[in-house]
Amino acid sequence: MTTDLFTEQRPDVIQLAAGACWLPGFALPAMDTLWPYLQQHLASNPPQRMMTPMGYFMSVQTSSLGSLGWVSDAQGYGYSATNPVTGEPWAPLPDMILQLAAAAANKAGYADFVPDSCLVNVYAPGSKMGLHQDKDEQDFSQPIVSVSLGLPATFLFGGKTRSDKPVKIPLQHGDVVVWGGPSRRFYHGVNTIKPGMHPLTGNRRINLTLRRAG
Ligand SMILES: O=C(O)CCC(=O)C(=O)O
Repeated sequence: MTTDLFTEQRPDVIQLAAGACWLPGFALPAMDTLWPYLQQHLASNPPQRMMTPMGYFMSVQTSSLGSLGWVSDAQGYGYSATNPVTGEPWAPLPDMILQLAAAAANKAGYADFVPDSCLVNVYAPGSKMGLHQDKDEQDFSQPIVSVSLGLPATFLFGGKTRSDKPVKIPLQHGDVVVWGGPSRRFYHGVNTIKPGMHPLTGNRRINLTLRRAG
């Protein structure tokens, strides 16, 4: 609860790199509709731990919304129109999430962003996401919009190569990060989530990663 009180004192926009910015608290006004929607989505589309092409299970559990969902298995990473567990198409992206993504992208300088994929990452304490690039999409002119809910996280935002030292961004509930243009394929990841309890999400961090994949 305390961390949310302090979001008002943070700047609206913090530039991270050319084409990349952090929008502290940007998603907070949408939370009253966003969180109930996500709870319902996760109840009917339970997140799963995907296997990486190297044969390891990810520590983060994932689900998707949109015409294309991000998937991973022994064959590699990519996008699929159907949920590999149910064989059913993913639920469509609701207007509320499309509007939030477009507004965040616009604030970061990217007009007319229309994502077709929303990866829902669910982090329990102890889970993390290693440094990686998002490079399975067709059109790198479109930015990535990443929305955080629940437990805090240290987001790592690096550079063009894996060895570029990442900046550490202390993300809080309601924060949004947008990157595109010259930083579209920059390495990024999330440090191990610490134990905690958030008034909305409980002992979880939820992240929405919105992309134009197809
Ligand atoms: O959870 C996050 O903040 C980042 C997620 C991410 O990097 C991804 O899904 O590719």
